[in-house]
Amino acid sequence: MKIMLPSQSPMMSKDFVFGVATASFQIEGGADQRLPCIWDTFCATPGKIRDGSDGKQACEHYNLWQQDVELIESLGVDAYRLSISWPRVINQDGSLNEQGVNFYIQLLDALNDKGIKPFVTLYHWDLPQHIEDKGGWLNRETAYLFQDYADKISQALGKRVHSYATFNEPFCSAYLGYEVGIHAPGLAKVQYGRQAAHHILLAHGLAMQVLQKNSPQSLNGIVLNFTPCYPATDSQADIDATKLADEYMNQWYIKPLFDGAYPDSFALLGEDAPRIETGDFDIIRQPLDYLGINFYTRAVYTATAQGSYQQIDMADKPKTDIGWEIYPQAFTDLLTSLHALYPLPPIYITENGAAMADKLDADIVNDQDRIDYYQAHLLAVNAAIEQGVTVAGYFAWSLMDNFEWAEGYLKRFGIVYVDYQTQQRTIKNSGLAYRDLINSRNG
Ligand code: IFM
Repeated sequence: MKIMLPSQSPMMSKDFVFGVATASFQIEGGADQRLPCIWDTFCATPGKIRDGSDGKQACEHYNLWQQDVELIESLGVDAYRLSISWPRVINQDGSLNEQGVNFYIQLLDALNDKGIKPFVTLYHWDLPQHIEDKGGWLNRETAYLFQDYADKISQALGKRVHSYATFNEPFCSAYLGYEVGIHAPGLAKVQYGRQAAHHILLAHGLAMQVLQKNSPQSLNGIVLNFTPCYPATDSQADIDATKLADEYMNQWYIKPLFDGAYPDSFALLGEDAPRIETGDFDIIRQPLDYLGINFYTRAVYTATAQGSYQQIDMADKPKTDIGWEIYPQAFTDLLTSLHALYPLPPIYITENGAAMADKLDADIVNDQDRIDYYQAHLLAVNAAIEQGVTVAGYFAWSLMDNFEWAEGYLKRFGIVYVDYQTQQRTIKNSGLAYRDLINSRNG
């Protein structure tokens, strides 16, 4: 029932930031009070979302935000990570939408009043549909529109934000959205995926420039997700194939930030290579105040006869309800390997958590499986810290159950249970255990 860390761990100091995280499209609802985004369109396309649902209501956070702030406070966290809906705050002509901006100003003020640090992500996948209609992330111009949005919103929010992330998980937007098409906007072509990734990284660099100017007092950075890659056997073929997979899925999005270049396997892309302009890497490689890392699982690869890689299913291994293997050692391995490869700024674990098959029974969700997941993964972060990695904070994904993208509402990641009929929130046992861990910290 408890989550515990060694009492001498730096994570048990009050300087370490514990938080909970959400994203605009996944919780807000209030879709009639903003412009349409690519996920509205994707949800309206038959067959794209497993339960045929959408984000029109979601957790109705747009209306229930005050009680949600109280819920966050009751968990005892130091910080709340949220994202801003671009189509809520910027009108089609590029001007600020006052009503949308006021929603976030009120939310941020309420958090700051309670001493909860707002960590704000500018892009958690809800691209305005009118921008997608002009090519979305395949159009270089979108990077400049994003810079303009970052400029306007950071000026409007003033000093209310503790930390900005330009993007959440460029891999997901580019690869899942434009390369394999299982996320919005649902396009599927290798060249598209690589081009979208390049324009997103460019947009990140352009936005960092305005954030450092408009909001020098906040911690400004980016959030990347990683799925560490392991070879199925110790054969050289599997090891080589796994390196290729790691470059393609993971290093692709971090190497340009620190080294100003794509991994060596860029050379294999041929005609699928993205168009890159002179000076792009200088824009992308901006100094970062922090790096956000999201971790859930690992992937195991074997070599194919064609010299490529193929992910294998770890059939006999423990998995979460979304089918992701539970392998906490990969979290430690990830953090220590990134530390060895790149000159990292302080790291925040901006997402970690598990979908489990929760049952609400007499106002209790006894999610011992999720408690075990958090316990093992927090210890994995602690192990990385012991090996010299600087980790300044950890956010549980998610504050509450919400719209899990292509899975709709079928998968529950929250430490708070949401009854979507009544919008009743119930803190799960994992939420209580997380609260107790946070409250048990030293001094
Ligand atoms: O729900 C998502 C979140 O939006 C981004 N990171 C992974 C989570 C779980 O799939």
